[in-house]
Amino acid sequence: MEKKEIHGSGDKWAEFLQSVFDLALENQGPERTAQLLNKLADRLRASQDGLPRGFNTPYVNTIPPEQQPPFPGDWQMERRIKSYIRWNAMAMVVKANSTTNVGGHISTYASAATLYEVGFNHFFRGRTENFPGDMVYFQGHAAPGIYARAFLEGRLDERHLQNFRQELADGGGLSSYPHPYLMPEFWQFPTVSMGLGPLLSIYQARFNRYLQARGLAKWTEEPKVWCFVGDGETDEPETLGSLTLASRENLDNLVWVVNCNLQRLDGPVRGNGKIIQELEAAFLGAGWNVIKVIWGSDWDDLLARDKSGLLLKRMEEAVDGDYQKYSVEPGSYTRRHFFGKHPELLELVNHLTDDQIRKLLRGGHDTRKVHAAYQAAMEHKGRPTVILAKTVKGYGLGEAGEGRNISHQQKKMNEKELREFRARFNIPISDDVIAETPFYRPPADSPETKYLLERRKTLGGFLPRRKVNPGSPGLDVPKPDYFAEFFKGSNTEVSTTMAFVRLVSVLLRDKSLSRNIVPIIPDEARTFGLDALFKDIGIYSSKGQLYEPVDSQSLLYYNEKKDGQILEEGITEAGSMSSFIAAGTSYATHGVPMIPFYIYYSMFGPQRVGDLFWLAGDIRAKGFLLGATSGRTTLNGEGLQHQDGHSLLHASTMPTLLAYDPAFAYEIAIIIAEGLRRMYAEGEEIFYYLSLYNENYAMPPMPAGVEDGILKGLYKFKSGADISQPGSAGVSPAHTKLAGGTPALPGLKAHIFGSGPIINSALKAQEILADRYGVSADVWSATSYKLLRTDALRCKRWNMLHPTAAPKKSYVETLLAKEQGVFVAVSDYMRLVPDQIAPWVPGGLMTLGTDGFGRSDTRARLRRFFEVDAESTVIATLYALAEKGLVEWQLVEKAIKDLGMNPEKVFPQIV
Ligand SMILES: Cc1ncc(C[n+]2csc(CCOP(=O)(O)OP(=O)(O)O)c2C)c(N)n1
Ligand SMILES: [Mg+2]
Repeated sequence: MEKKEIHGSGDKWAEFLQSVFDLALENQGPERTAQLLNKLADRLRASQDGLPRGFNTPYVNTIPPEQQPPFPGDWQMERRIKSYIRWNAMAMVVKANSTTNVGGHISTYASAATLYEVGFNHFFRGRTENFPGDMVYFQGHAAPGIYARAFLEGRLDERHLQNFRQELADGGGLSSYPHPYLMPEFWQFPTVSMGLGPLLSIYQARFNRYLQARGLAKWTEEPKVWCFVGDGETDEPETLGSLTLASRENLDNLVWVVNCNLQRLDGPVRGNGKIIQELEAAFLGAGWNVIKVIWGSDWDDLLARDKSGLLLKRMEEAVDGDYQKYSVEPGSYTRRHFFGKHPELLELVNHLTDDQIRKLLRGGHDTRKVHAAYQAAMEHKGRPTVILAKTVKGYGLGEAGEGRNISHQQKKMNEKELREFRARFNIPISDDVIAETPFYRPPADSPETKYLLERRKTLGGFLPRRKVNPGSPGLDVPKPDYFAEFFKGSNTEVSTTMAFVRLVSVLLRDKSLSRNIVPIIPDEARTFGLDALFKDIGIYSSKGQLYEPVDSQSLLYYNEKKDGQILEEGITEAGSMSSFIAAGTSYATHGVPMIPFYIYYSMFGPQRVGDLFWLAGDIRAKGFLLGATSGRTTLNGEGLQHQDGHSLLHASTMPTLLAYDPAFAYEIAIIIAEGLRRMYAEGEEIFYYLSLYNENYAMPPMPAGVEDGILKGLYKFKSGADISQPGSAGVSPAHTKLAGGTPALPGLKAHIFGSGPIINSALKAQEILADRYGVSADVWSATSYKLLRTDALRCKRWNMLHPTAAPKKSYVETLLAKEQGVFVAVSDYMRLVPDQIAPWVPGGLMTLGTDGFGRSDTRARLRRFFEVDAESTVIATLYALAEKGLVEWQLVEKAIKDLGMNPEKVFPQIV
């Protein structure tokens, strides 16, 4: 083509460039052509500021019609099945809300029905003997549709559907959303806290690879992880935050389906833009394979006939707010506003009636388009795939909520709306009963039921299904005496973190258990002294180590390997928790019990990712969470953002979490041995939290007979000197004089509960009290206020409900019943932690704690500031005695002076 021929004409330029492009493609091949085009694009960008980077493809389906494989199913049959499921999903919500106000959602599933049904009929593989099953994260709000399918499959009956969201009804009901805790044989993955499902799915897919690399997975075929995501859900940072991990790890076992119905709860997701294009750019930039399913088959013909490119132009310029409007308005509106912009476009749809225009399908409602996308995702190698499917929220609800801004909250339908719904989807329900919204299940011998069951059989069985193989958790766990070295104590000063690290290295040498251990660290191995493990067991890396580490000469070099055991997650507590959850549920998802030990900066535990802790309970994860560098004053220097004095309170809110605050190495050994036994030998679906500290001190030997107390939460560690007789135990009854001449009662008794390193404040206070004030104080180690409280509550409640029976006594009440004197608690946590047991302590509990923001300073100053040092403990004990009239108030005042406490110092808690 001559240069002058094309001068001035836009179309000619396009043709010219197209012909050059075709030539290049033909002669140079796609890769070289792409390189050339990129070079040219770079030149263009360099010369013009502000040009877009070009992470978008045109606003049409990624798979053109000519590349669409033939649909292997019976399309009409699947439509009928889907319609029945749609009806039942709607009916269960409407029914539940006709008598109660328990809520529920219709419109999410209504928009996603095709996305799920294509999966169920053609792709999702069930669990078989040698295959764990595909792992499907269903959108939480689509749960009614998943139940409705299980009803058609015969897995649930009418009573279940009737009791949707009424779990406490006689005979039980169905949980509102996917909760394995509530329906442990059905749901596998909780997803309803937006953003967590997508995040977990990435780490699940990566964990599957980890198991495989370590030779622990027994499958013959690799399972796929499917995650269904709402387009509004992509606003959550957790949703998109780990995308690059999936591409970096080449997770082609992961498929996401983003249901782009353009709406969230309040209104449009991106009314002024296009969510599909925005997500495409993000996913392409993150290295994912992106498949857009925007237009249904009806549009193929229109696009093919659109020689001018105006249809595509119009598709690209209309924003999502416009598209939402087209879904609620009649066809005439779309004809006028969408096609009517250009006479050529009006002509393009001349042959269509308004009704036909209104029914032009979006891609996500077109079984064949969705199938083609899923097929392509299954076949894609090397990268994770995301399918961006365009749908209509509340599809099929008509005036009751289709495409309306109120759609998400719609849970009632009047009779007229029900009739319309029935007609649209051909549901065989007669007029006289329609107002009751009866469920509809085709007979067992109907072609629909046979088809549906045959499809599931071919795909390996029903799904979702959670299964724990009987006997599978039965690991050969070590008995407590395996940890004998920790019971002996040590004069060398060590921290509880160091003791824990030592314990893990002992376990890693245990023949029967070591393979199942999964150490997880978010970039803090050096902080906790776990870097010693790098060399021994290696850091998991799917690529091995492609470089020579700078520290290769050292003993503890940074050792990445393909079958490495440590999950070094980098700086992501959310990602690390996701790995904890994947590993901690492996006993159920894979039938391979794994023991995660996730150690992290305690402050960035439940405070940062509490929702994932909560989810770990729901999903029945097992394992050990280690909140290291804990304690508001023990982690000195770091200050306000790092010093944790409240995680144990968070931990108290988690129903299946056993939370401990151990002081000594032997306590850690006893707790972990018991945790291994309960979770991995007995199969209990619980998990453990231990706070660990970085203060070094000599670890005492374990006193005899304290194991039970350690596990229950409290035991006497060191009795006070016997000073009931004046002069005994070398202690003079100084208090009598000090108290201003009023003789105090002989045998002044106190009890101090200490936890973590702050037990040392209690021990030092014990000495001061005896030496200077004639008070004999017993020091107790309080390992778990949470467990003590739960046990006490259980007993009290039983007593209340059995008022004439012999009352039960809780552990803490039994333990303390025989003790005299006053009770004081001191810990590196806020007062509410020990306060949990105050109602059951005879005479009440005086608590000291670290309420308020932390400060950067030395431990000694911090402990004085928060009033948890030995001197503060002495003063509190004397005060408690004075309150009971056992010593004079003047004695307390004198102690304040003696011990250098400034009574006017600030109150660390702000409000
Ligand atoms: C963390 C969190 N925040 C808020 C909600 C409440 N919520 C439930 S569904 C929803 C809207 C969901 O919109 P989208 O993700 O687009 O899903 P759709 O129903 O449209 O498919 C919101 C805000 C939640 N479940 N989780
Ligand atoms: Mg949405």
